[in-house]
Amino acid sequence: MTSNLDRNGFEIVPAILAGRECEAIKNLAASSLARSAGSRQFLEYGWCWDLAEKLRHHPLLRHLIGPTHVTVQCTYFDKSLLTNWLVAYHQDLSIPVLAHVPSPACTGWAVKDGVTFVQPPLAVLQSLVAVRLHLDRSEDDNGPLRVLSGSHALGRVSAADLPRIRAQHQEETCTVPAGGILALKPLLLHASSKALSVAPRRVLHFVYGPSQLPEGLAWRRLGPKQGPLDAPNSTVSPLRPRRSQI
Ligand SMILES: O=C(O)CCC(=O)C(=O)O
Repeated sequence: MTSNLDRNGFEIVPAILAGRECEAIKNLAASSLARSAGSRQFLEYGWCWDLAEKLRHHPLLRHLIGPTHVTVQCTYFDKSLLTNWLVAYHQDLSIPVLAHVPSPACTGWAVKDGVTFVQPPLAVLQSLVAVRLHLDRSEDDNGPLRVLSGSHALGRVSAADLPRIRAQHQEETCTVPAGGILALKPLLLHASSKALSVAPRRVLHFVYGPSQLPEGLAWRRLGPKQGPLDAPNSTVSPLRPRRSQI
Protein backbone atom coordinates (compact mmCIF):
# COMPACT_ATOMS: atom_id res chain seq x y z
CA MET A 1 0.00 0.00 0.00
CA THR A 2 1.27 3.50 -0.86
CA SER A 3 1.96 5.64 2.21
CA ASN A 4 1.03 9.32 2.58
CA LEU A 5 4.77 9.95 2.53
CA ASP A 6 5.08 8.43 -0.94
CA ARG A 7 1.86 10.00 -2.24
CA ASN A 8 2.01 13.51 -0.75
CA GLY A 9 5.67 13.78 0.25
CA PHE A 10 4.87 14.07 3.97
CA GLU A 11 3.19 12.24 6.81
CA ILE A 12 2.45 13.18 10.45
CA VAL A 13 2.61 10.57 13.21
CA PRO A 14 1.29 12.28 16.36
CA ALA A 15 2.41 10.22 19.37
CA ILE A 16 5.96 8.90 19.25
CA LEU A 17 7.43 10.25 22.50
CA ALA A 18 5.79 10.99 25.86
CA GLY A 19 5.89 14.49 27.39
CA ARG A 20 8.54 13.56 29.96
CA GLU A 21 10.79 12.15 27.21
CA CYS A 22 10.46 15.44 25.28
CA GLU A 23 11.43 17.39 28.41
CA ALA A 24 14.54 15.24 28.92
CA ILE A 25 15.57 15.66 25.27
CA LYS A 26 15.07 19.45 25.42
CA ASN A 27 17.53 19.60 28.32
CA LEU A 28 20.06 17.44 26.46
CA ALA A 29 19.67 19.52 23.29
CA ALA A 30 20.17 22.80 25.14
CA SER A 31 23.39 21.66 26.81
CA SER A 32 24.69 20.09 23.57
CA LEU A 33 23.96 23.28 21.61
CA ALA A 34 26.08 25.26 24.04
CA ARG A 35 29.06 22.96 23.31
CA SER A 36 28.41 22.20 19.66
CA ALA A 37 30.44 23.08 16.60
CA GLY A 38 27.11 23.57 14.85
CA SER A 39 23.49 22.60 15.19
CA ARG A 40 23.86 20.42 12.06
CA GLN A 41 26.20 18.06 13.88
CA PHE A 42 24.05 16.71 16.68
CA LEU A 43 24.66 13.06 15.72
CA GLU A 44 28.06 13.38 17.35
CA TYR A 45 26.28 13.34 20.70
CA GLY A 46 25.56 9.86 22.03
CA TRP A 47 22.05 10.72 23.24
CA CYS A 48 21.13 12.05 19.79
CA TRP A 49 22.61 9.08 17.94
CA ASP A 50 20.67 6.70 20.21
CA LEU A 51 17.48 8.68 19.62
CA ALA A 52 18.00 8.52 15.84
CA GLU A 53 18.38 4.75 16.08
CA LYS A 54 15.30 4.47 18.30
CA LEU A 55 13.25 6.36 15.69
CA ARG A 56 14.72 4.27 12.88
CA HIS A 57 13.47 1.09 14.55
CA HIS A 58 10.21 2.52 15.94
CA PRO A 59 7.24 0.30 14.94
CA LEU A 60 5.15 3.35 13.90
CA LEU A 61 7.93 4.69 11.67
CA ARG A 62 9.17 1.51 10.00
CA HIS A 63 6.90 2.00 7.00
CA LEU A 64 8.44 5.45 6.42
CA ILE A 65 12.17 4.78 6.79
CA GLY A 66 13.58 2.15 4.44
CA PRO A 67 14.65 -1.06 6.23
CA THR A 68 18.22 -0.72 4.95
CA HIS A 69 18.47 3.04 5.44
CA VAL A 70 21.08 4.44 7.81
CA THR A 71 21.06 7.58 9.94
CA VAL A 72 23.01 10.31 8.15
CA GLN A 73 22.34 13.66 9.79
CA CYS A 74 20.58 15.49 12.58
CA THR A 75 20.00 19.25 12.74
CA TYR A 76 18.50 21.02 15.74
CA PHE A 77 16.09 23.92 15.10
CA ASP A 78 15.18 26.08 18.10
CA LYS A 79 12.70 28.72 16.87
CA SER A 80 11.29 31.28 19.29
CA LEU A 81 10.59 35.00 19.43
CA LEU A 82 14.26 35.43 20.42
CA THR A 83 15.70 33.21 17.66
CA ASN A 84 13.19 33.71 14.91
CA TRP A 85 13.32 33.15 11.16
CA LEU A 86 11.28 32.57 8.08
CA VAL A 87 12.21 30.37 5.14
CA ALA A 88 10.81 30.72 1.63
CA TYR A 89 9.72 27.67 -0.34
CA HIS A 90 12.70 25.45 -1.11
CA GLN A 91 13.86 21.84 -1.43
CA ASP A 92 16.63 20.29 0.68
CA LEU A 93 19.20 19.37 -1.96
CA SER A 94 22.49 19.01 -0.06
CA ILE A 95 23.91 16.05 1.85
CA PRO A 96 26.98 15.80 4.13
CA VAL A 97 29.84 13.79 2.61
CA LEU A 98 33.36 12.83 3.63
CA ALA A 99 35.19 14.41 0.71
CA HIS A 100 34.92 16.08 -2.68
CA VAL A 101 34.71 13.74 -5.69
CA PRO A 102 35.42 14.81 -9.28
CA SER A 103 32.00 13.89 -10.70
CA PRO A 104 29.94 16.11 -13.01
CA ALA A 105 26.81 14.48 -11.53
CA CYS A 106 27.57 16.21 -8.22
CA THR A 107 27.06 19.97 -7.90
CA GLY A 108 26.75 22.76 -5.36
CA TRP A 109 29.80 21.86 -3.27
CA ALA A 110 29.99 23.82 0.00
CA VAL A 111 31.59 23.60 3.44
CA LYS A 112 29.37 24.42 6.46
CA ASP A 113 30.51 24.09 10.09
CA GLY A 114 33.60 22.28 8.75
CA VAL A 115 31.55 19.63 6.92
CA THR A 116 31.52 19.16 3.13
CA PHE A 117 28.06 19.27 1.52
CA VAL A 118 27.10 18.40 -2.05
CA GLN A 119 24.00 18.17 -4.22
CA PRO A 120 24.07 14.50 -5.28
CA PRO A 121 22.31 12.93 -8.29
CA LEU A 122 18.49 13.08 -8.22
CA ALA A 123 18.10 9.36 -7.40
CA VAL A 124 19.90 9.91 -4.09
CA LEU A 125 17.65 12.86 -3.17
CA GLN A 126 14.57 10.79 -4.04
CA SER A 127 15.66 8.03 -1.68
CA LEU A 128 16.11 10.23 1.42
CA VAL A 129 13.62 10.55 4.28
CA ALA A 130 13.63 13.35 6.85
CA VAL A 131 12.01 12.74 10.24
CA ARG A 132 11.32 15.90 12.23
CA LEU A 133 10.79 15.09 15.90
CA HIS A 134 8.78 17.88 17.55
CA LEU A 135 9.83 18.59 21.12
CA ASP A 136 7.18 21.32 21.42
CA ARG A 137 3.77 21.56 19.80
CA SER A 138 3.97 23.21 16.39
CA GLU A 139 0.88 25.21 15.49
CA ASP A 140 -0.15 28.22 13.44
CA ASP A 141 1.36 30.69 15.91
CA ASN A 142 4.92 29.34 16.28
CA GLY A 143 6.23 28.99 12.75
CA PRO A 144 5.11 25.53 11.60
CA LEU A 145 6.39 24.03 8.39
CA ARG A 146 4.19 24.63 5.33
CA VAL A 147 4.44 22.24 2.40
CA LEU A 148 3.18 21.98 -1.17
CA SER A 149 1.58 18.57 -1.12
CA GLY A 150 2.87 16.20 -3.81
CA SER A 151 5.60 18.55 -5.06
CA HIS A 152 8.34 16.02 -4.18
CA ALA A 153 7.33 14.08 -7.31
CA LEU A 154 8.49 16.94 -9.56
CA GLY A 155 12.19 16.28 -8.99
CA ARG A 156 14.44 19.32 -8.75
CA VAL A 157 12.49 22.48 -9.54
CA SER A 158 13.68 25.92 -10.52
CA ALA A 159 12.70 29.26 -9.01
CA ALA A 160 11.00 30.19 -12.27
CA ASP A 161 8.59 27.24 -11.90
CA LEU A 162 7.54 28.08 -8.35
CA PRO A 163 4.48 30.29 -9.12
CA ARG A 164 3.03 27.56 -11.37
CA ILE A 165 3.77 24.84 -8.82
CA ARG A 166 2.17 26.90 -6.02
CA ALA A 167 -0.97 27.29 -8.13
CA GLN A 168 -1.15 23.56 -8.86
CA HIS A 169 -0.32 22.09 -5.44
CA GLN A 170 -2.29 22.38 -2.21
CA GLU A 171 -0.45 24.18 0.59
CA GLU A 172 -0.69 22.30 3.89
CA THR A 173 0.33 23.61 7.30
CA CYS A 174 1.98 20.84 9.28
CA THR A 175 0.75 21.20 12.85
CA VAL A 176 2.27 18.53 15.05
CA PRO A 177 1.82 17.87 18.79
CA ALA A 178 4.83 17.68 21.11
CA GLY A 179 6.29 14.19 20.88
CA GLY A 180 4.98 13.73 17.33
CA ILE A 181 6.90 13.53 14.08
CA LEU A 182 6.58 15.00 10.63
CA ALA A 183 8.23 12.76 8.04
CA LEU A 184 8.96 14.36 4.69
CA LYS A 185 10.79 13.81 1.45
CA PRO A 186 13.56 16.41 1.18
CA LEU A 187 12.44 17.18 -2.40
CA LEU A 188 9.04 18.32 -1.08
CA LEU A 189 8.79 22.11 -1.39
CA HIS A 190 8.60 23.47 2.16
CA ALA A 191 8.68 26.83 3.91
CA SER A 192 8.13 28.25 7.37
CA SER A 193 6.99 31.59 8.79
CA LYS A 194 8.27 33.50 11.79
CA ALA A 195 6.95 32.53 15.22
CA LEU A 196 4.34 35.00 16.47
CA SER A 197 3.86 33.63 19.99
CA VAL A 198 6.14 33.09 22.97
CA ALA A 199 5.73 29.30 22.62
CA PRO A 200 9.08 27.91 21.40
CA ARG A 201 9.22 25.40 18.53
CA ARG A 202 12.12 22.99 19.04
CA VAL A 203 12.66 20.30 16.41
CA LEU A 204 15.29 17.61 15.84
CA HIS A 205 15.48 17.06 12.08
CA PHE A 206 16.90 13.60 11.31
CA VAL A 207 17.80 12.43 7.81
CA TYR A 208 17.96 8.75 6.80
CA GLY A 209 19.36 7.48 3.52
CA PRO A 210 20.80 4.46 1.68
CA SER A 211 24.05 3.12 3.13
CA GLN A 212 25.88 3.31 -0.21
CA LEU A 213 26.16 6.41 -2.38
CA PRO A 214 27.02 6.58 -6.12
CA GLU A 215 29.82 8.50 -7.89
CA GLY A 216 32.43 7.58 -5.25
CA LEU A 217 30.61 9.64 -2.59
CA ALA A 218 30.63 8.53 1.05
CA TRP A 219 28.41 9.81 3.86
CA ARG A 220 29.97 12.01 6.46
CA ARG A 221 28.02 10.59 9.37
CA LEU A 222 30.37 10.62 12.28
CA GLY A 223 28.35 9.39 15.23
CA PRO A 224 29.74 8.72 18.67
CA LYS A 225 30.63 5.16 17.63
CA GLN A 226 32.51 6.10 14.46
CA GLY A 227 34.08 9.39 15.33
CA PRO A 228 35.00 11.83 18.04
CA LEU A 229 32.93 11.28 21.18
CA ASP A 230 32.44 14.97 21.56
CA ALA A 231 32.18 17.86 19.17
CA PRO A 232 34.76 20.64 19.22
CA ASN A 233 34.04 23.06 22.04
CA SER A 234 33.38 26.23 20.09
CA THR A 235 30.08 27.93 20.86
CA VAL A 236 27.79 28.95 18.02
CA SER A 237 24.33 30.39 17.86
CA PRO A 238 21.47 28.17 16.71
CA LEU A 239 21.20 27.52 13.01
CA ARG A 240 19.11 29.99 11.06
CA PRO A 241 18.07 28.35 7.80
CA ARG A 242 18.80 30.15 4.57
CA ARG A 243 16.11 32.67 3.73
CA SER A 244 15.52 31.26 0.30
CA GLN A 245 16.94 28.75 -2.08
CA ILE A 246 14.45 29.33 -4.82
O1 LIG B 1 12.31 24.45 10.70
C1 LIG B 1 12.22 25.42 9.94
O2 LIG B 1 11.68 26.47 10.25
C2 LIG B 1 12.79 25.35 8.55
C3 LIG B 1 13.40 24.05 8.25
C4 LIG B 1 13.87 23.98 6.86
O3 LIG B 1 13.65 24.84 6.07
C5 LIG B 1 14.62 22.84 6.40
O4 LIG B 1 14.75 21.87 7.15
O5 LIG B 1 15.07 22.87 5.26
